[in-house]
Amino acid sequence: MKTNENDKKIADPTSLLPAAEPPHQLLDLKHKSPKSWAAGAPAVKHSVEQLVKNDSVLRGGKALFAMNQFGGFDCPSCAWPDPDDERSRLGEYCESGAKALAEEATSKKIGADFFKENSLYDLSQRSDYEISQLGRIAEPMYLPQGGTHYQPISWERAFAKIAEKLNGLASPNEAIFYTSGRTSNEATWVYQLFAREFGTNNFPDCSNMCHETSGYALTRCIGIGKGTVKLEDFYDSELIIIIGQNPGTNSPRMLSALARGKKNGAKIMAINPLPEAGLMGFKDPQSPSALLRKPLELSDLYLPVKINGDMALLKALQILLLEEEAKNPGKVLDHEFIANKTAGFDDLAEELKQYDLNFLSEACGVSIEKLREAAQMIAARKRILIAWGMGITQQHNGVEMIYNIVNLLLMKGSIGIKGGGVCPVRGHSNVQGNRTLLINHHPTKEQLDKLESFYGFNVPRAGGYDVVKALKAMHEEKVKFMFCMGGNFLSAAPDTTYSAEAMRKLEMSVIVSIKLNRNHLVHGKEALILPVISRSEKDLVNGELQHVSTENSMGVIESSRGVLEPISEHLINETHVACRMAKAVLGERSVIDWDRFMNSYDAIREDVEQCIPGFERYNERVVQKGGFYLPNAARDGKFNSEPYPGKAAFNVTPIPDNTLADDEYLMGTTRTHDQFNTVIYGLDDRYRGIFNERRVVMMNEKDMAKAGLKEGDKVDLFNYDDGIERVAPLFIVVKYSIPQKSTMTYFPEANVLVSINNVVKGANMPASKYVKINIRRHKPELDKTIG
Ligand SMILES: Nc1nc2c(c(=O)[nH]1)N[C@H]1C(S)=C(S)[C@@H](COP(=O)(O)OP(=O)(O)OC[C@H]3O[C@@H](n4cnc5c(=O)[nH]c(N)nc54)[C@H](O)[C@@H]3O)O[C@H]1N2
Ligand SMILES: Nc1nc2c(c(=O)[nH]1)N[C@H]1C(S)=C(S)[C@@H](COP(=O)(O)OP(=O)(O)OC[C@H]3O[C@@H](n4cnc5c(=O)[nH]c(N)nc54)[C@H](O)[C@@H]3O)O[C@H]1N2
Ligand SMILES: [Mo]
Repeated sequence: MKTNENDKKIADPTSLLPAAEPPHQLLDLKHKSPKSWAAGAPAVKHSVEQLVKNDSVLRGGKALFAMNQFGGFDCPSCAWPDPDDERSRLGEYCESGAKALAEEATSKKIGADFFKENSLYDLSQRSDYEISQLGRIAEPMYLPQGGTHYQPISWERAFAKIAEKLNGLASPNEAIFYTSGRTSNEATWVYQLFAREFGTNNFPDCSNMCHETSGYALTRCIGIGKGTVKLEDFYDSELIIIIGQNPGTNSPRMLSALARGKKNGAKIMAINPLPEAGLMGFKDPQSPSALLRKPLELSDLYLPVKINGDMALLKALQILLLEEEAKNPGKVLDHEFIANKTAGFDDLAEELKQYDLNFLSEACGVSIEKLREAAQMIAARKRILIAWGMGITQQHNGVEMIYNIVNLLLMKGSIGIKGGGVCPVRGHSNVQGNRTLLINHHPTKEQLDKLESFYGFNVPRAGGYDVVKALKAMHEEKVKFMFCMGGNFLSAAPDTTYSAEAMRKLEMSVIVSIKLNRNHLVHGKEALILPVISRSEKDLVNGELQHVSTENSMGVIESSRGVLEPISEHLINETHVACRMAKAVLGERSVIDWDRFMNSYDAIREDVEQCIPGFERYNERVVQKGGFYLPNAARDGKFNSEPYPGKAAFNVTPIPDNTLADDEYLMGTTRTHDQFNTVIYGLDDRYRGIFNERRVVMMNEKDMAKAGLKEGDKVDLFNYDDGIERVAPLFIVVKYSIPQKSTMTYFPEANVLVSINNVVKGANMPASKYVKINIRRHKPELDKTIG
């Protein structure tokens, strides 16, 4: 083990070198024309390539066949549901699922020897892509204060260190417990139970950066914070509108549902600044004749909205619907539904009178003709389903945008009917289950009362920190300890430099992981890495194979059972991590029998059944084919809203002023086809035709000409939010089909530009797709040289 000056700098928590970002690489960017369809036969080829690349042909190949199959395990990638009737015998997976699996099923691993040879400084010099490729973490690791290298530690000692820190805090609220959305229902339950018995509601989670906006808005306007549709509704729909979501990359199995809906006669409308391949066309990767068949055209109408232009667009559609109704009274709006099930319509109709269509068309960047075409498509149909993703939820006015999505559907009486409703497309495979099982910094009084009466300890009542509040509290040193159940909090969070400083102020950071990520390199004064078995691996407890369960995007709870041997004998499962931590920290203080949970997960499910509505006969129903649905009142046509109890609410919202200076642009941060959030699988974005580079900024041709830029130019992106200069240096300009004044970059490279104060109103999420930026030629002195 050698150390040098740089190691010491990294180890010094007051150092200004947070190692929060990899060195900026300049690769040989290739830009080809983007694809007009997604998930064709090549996707299967790419899936297999991933297994080969990750050294996981045997392990991965075996697992692929069991993924999303009855008796198998839930795909660790996204939260899209599995079809009940048509699961392919080849395995129900897509390219993204195969990549996610190849990532965790790799036979490469790193342990004590690796960490002895590689100091934190050495590791910080590698790109996120390289770090992602190192392999699975094989044993628990500990970093002492001032340490330059992680060292092996036993599980016993690791839990003792956690206990010592937590029990030394002045208040339980000096600790926070983060969750990334892969954690199973069973692990979730014991994890939140432990933290609440310890005494805090500090549960920031990935949802606070993802669909918090959807939950917040939907709870307030229809009475439930989840989507109202089932998978079958896609097959029965007459019109499917996809707004701010990229299914071809992020939920490829959704394409099969779209294709099936389309074959049954549905029209598809896409609203997105980018003409994403997966919105335009589809070839079924699992159909043997796919190579021969022409791709199925998906979108009947594509509206290239400006970034954040959706509010103006949605308003225009509502106005045009009222116009259509005036032309054909009684034929367009569902007056009976509006009268019986909703409130607030008259105020909305009144408000809409003030807008001029020309202004709205200008504000959203879509021509009046196209807006009329869209309105007519909606006017003539009843079974309308609207799906959305991060393009909406990560806008500063995302809550209000969702209110307007709901306005449209309520006008048509399209929520709570077959083939119609709202569909926020969730991200992580169990993010919805985490929230159902109380990973929630603001649980309801009823939920807490139930916990308290069932378990008999004093449940903390004060609301806790979400992600943004947690970061601020860490900065102010009000938080001293952070535990992360999965994820990469540092790189997922906004304002990378600020977040790195916040991390380094912690007394201790503990991250439960399967692979190394940047958050292990930017840590508290002491740090622990606790490696666990993955979703695809066998979870053996006392010689008996356990199964866990997850909730998908449509509220179905299904069981999941791993099939592979764990990659290392030192790994334990997340449920045991939470229980053993509880035992070490609470000891005799605890009123809960943690061994009962550790011995059988059935015991956990028995408790959940008693505490959370909708889980009756949990153990019995979860192992049935297809699992079971949680109740959903709005799906059954029963609404509730904050302003009008017992009814769904129409909402009146303002249109933001997005006037930009000449050299100013709006920037969105999106995913490439080769990443799962902060885990970088490769350097290509195949569908968009961008290869071998991630530090790119997609720009409109006219904007480039105006700014005197050409494709391939090196630029720095910067802004001055709250008076601080934030710079993302060395990006490459790529000419792209995107509306003028809108630009797109990739996450997490561009997170440095998202101010901690740039948040979604109400939901308090980072507004990572609404970032004002300026662009200038690259200054070479900004090239990153650590040390
Ligand atoms: N392979 C893969 N699958 C994934 C993930 C992954 O990283 N990789 N991540 C998972 C997670 S956690 C999540 S939350 C989901 C995310 O899945 P998505 O919601 O699809 O997320 P993004 O790729 O960030 O962006 C979605 C779309 O928003 C568009 N957009 C940007 N700004 C605007 C705007 O102002 N208006 C409109 N209308 N559209 C806009 C972008 O062009 C992009 O097509 O995917 C999940 N599945
Ligand atoms: N600018 C910008 N920022 C964003 C977004 C954006 O669109 N733009 N998207 C946001 C969204 S939608 C989300 S959901 C967040 C994601 O935030 P996170 O969920 O925190 O991040 P991930 O990158 O998904 O986490 C990856 C890590 O999870 C660990 N992991 C993987 N599987 C397991 C497992 O089974 N168990 C355990 N314990 N660990 C595991 C691995 O070690 C891996 O390194 O990022 C958000 N940040
Ligand atoms: Mo997400």
